[in-house]
Order: sequence, then C-alpha cells, then structure tokens
Amino acid sequence: MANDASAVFDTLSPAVSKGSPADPFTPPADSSLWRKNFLLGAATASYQIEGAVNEDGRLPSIWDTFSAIPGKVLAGDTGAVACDHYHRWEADVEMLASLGLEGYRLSIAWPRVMDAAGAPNRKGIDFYKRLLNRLKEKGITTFVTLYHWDLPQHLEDRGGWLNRDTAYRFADYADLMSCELAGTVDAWTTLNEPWCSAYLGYGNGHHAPGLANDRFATQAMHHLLLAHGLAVPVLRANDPASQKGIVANIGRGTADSDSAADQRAAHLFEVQHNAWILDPLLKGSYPQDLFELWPGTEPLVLDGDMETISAPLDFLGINYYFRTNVASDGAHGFRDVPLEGVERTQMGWEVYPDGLRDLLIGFKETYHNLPPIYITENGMASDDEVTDGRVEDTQRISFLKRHLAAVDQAIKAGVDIRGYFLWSLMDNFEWAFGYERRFGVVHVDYSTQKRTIKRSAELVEKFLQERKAKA
Ligand code: IFM
Repeated sequence: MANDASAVFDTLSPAVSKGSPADPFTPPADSSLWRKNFLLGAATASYQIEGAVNEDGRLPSIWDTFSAIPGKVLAGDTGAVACDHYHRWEADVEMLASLGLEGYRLSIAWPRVMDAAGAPNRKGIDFYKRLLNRLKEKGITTFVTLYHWDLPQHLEDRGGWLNRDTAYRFADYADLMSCELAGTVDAWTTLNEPWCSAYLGYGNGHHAPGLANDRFATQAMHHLLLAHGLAVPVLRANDPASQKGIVANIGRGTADSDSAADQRAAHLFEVQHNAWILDPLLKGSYPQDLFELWPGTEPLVLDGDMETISAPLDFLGINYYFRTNVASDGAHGFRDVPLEGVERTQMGWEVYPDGLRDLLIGFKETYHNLPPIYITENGMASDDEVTDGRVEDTQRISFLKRHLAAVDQAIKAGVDIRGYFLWSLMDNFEWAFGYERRFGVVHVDYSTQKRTIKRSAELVEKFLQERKAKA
C-alpha cells in the first residue's frame, strides 16, 4: 500500500516520535475518530478479571482446570482472584465512566449462570443484571460476549467443542441470557475468537482444554461456528432491539521473499488465521486451501450446517494485534521467520498497524456482504510500573495512535467501521502468560487490587472530552 500508517503517524505527530509529552494521542483534525458516533470503548473478559471462581454457585470452567496443571500457565497463575472484579464491579464501572469511555465490552461466564442440568443460577445472573443496569444508567453502550473461552468443565468432560451437542447447549445458554438480559445489552457477540478456542485449545494445546490435534481443531471450529449460528436466531427472537455479531481475531501474514513458495506460504497463513473463520460465516463454506495445509482434517458437516453458520450478521467484531512474517516450510505449509529490528511489545508481537488497515480493506474486497465492523480489541502489553503514582505507558500511547490512524485509513478507503475497543480496560489474567503481561490502560496492583489510571487512559479521556466539547 502506498499509504503507510506508521509514516502518517510520524508526519502528523512529530511530538510522539521525539518522545515529547505534549499530546501524543489526539488524532488529527481530519480523522474519522472525531465523528461523535464512532464508538470508543474498552473491553474485558470474565475469566480474566472476575475472580470469585467458587462463589455464588459458579461451576468450574476449563480454565480453572487447565491453569491448575503445573506448567500450563506462567508462574502457576490462575484466574481464582484476578482483578476481583466480581466484588469490585461498582468501583470499576465508576472508573470506566470517569474515563469518559462510551462503550464497554464484557463477557458472561457461562459456568456462573447455569448449573450442569441447564437450570439458571439466579445469583450469577443477578450479578450481570446489576452490572449491565449500572452501565446503562451511566449511558455506556454495552457489548456482551457470551463465550470468551470459559467453557463449563462439565461440558468438556463430555467432549467439549468436539461434541456437537455443546453447540446445542450453547444455544440454550444464549436463550437464557437473552431472556434475562434483554434491554440491557446493545450488542451481543456469540463467540470471542473461535480461532483461539479451536486452534489453541484443541489444535496445539497452548490453551484450555490443552488438546493438540489438527483434526480436533477443525471439528471444534465447526461446532463453535455451529453454536454461533444456532444462537443468532435465538438472540434475535428474545432481544430484537440489540445487534448480533461474532468476534474474530485476524492475523496479517507477509511473505519473507518474492518467491512463489513464500507468497503461497503467506496466503496459507491468512487462510488458516482469517478465511477459516470468515469464509464459513460470510461465504457459507470452508476454504479448501485449509485442507491443503492440514490434509485429511475436513470436519464432519451435516446438511444445513453451513446455512445456519452463514446467516446474516448485524456486525462483525475484529480483534487485531500483530503480523507474522512467514516463508514456505518446504512442504505444504508455512514457518515463521521473525523479522529483526522491528518494534515489538512485551508479548514479542510486532507492532504493525498497516496490517490492520490492509486486512480490513482486503475483507471488503473479498466479502461482498461484509457487515459493519467494530474493532472489538486492539492494544498491547508492556511491563508497566507505577512510579510516584503514575504509569507512563509511552509505547502504548504511540501504538494506539498508530492503530487508530490505520482504522481511519480503512474508513476513508470505504470500510464501514463503527467503533473501537481498547484491549483492555485494566491489566488482567493473560491466559497462558498469567499476570506478567499487562494489557490494561489501567494498572492493577494484584497484591492490593489498587487501580492506577495509566497515561494512555488519561489521553483517551482528554480526546473524548474534546470531541464532546466540539459536538
Ligand atoms: O487477552 C486476550 C483476549 O482475551 C483475547 N484477545 C487477545 C487478548 C490479548 O492476548
């Protein structure tokens, strides 16, 4: 692309490149972010922040089980306490509102709201009712994810996402939640990042439940997408006023050389990361190239499944973090070739805003029925520390600004993008990396649960105030 987001950032914000504290965040005057209907919010997920895993009838989830196995999570961390949000939710909502954030994306813990027989757990449901009602009182737009990876363990014991029945249990859960919470949810998302649930959970075992088999991954993906497809009409029937969508993490793959083999490898990378999810949702079929990469792994698909999965969506949530440079592995696949001398985050992920823009524009070209898009997660981890009561998260400020510039460029290229959620509102349990990796715009001291607003959050707040003043 001629239009390089990093270059735009450097020209428009020389103060940032030079490390000046002036105002390294506020977008340029012509940015679409100034539109007052461009939603700016923050996101979290139940297992990553709630804690209280044994309270009020919550059942164990696959992440309770997985994180208890030595060696699965860095430093043996678990989500048992996390940010103690289950008890501190009122103060956390005050904090969110005080930052002027307009949207909040949260997830419901399935094992908190239903017992093993599928009956409602009133105490768990009431927690989310109180939380969502308070968010509504504060005028905050609510995006609620039904599944952000905390599958009830009793369902995993019966095969989890390898068992087709789990998709039907998910539709029952969606039915219960949308009956109970209708009117407090602006947008429902069925699943967060099915790629992670299927591939990291069943394909390489880095996430719960920790199974490692490509055939498992494709079957788990099919049942996850089926669960989504079964839930959408249920949500539509019970809560017609809300929007319904799904959230996909997307990855940019670039080729290490101009060779046809490396170009093909980059294509296969994006098939595995993006088309595997987006094709069934938006075209009603799996990309055949996936099965070149993983021969013999075609999932069992029953008549009517693909129609169920590809029913129209009101929006598509996109989570983007980094790109991967790849080369041919000499056979049918790709291998990572990490680039040297590029900017990286605490996760080791390359900072590459152009990838977000290019993928979004590419999706618009590939999928003629692409629904409106929300960037439901974007952000970075850094080794943030509180010094004299402050957290100067300079790299994050620059990261956010550059990625928002990439979003603006995609909008200007014609992609219908309606909002952006920071990942994350606060530091939290980063899955296999435990508490070491800090993604929040608010710092959490896990020994005291003290929250400290980072500089990035202050600057987002300042921008939102300016935007409000102009409206
Ligand atoms: O923390 C996760 C989140 O749960 C899902 N998307 C990616 C984030 C950062 O790894």
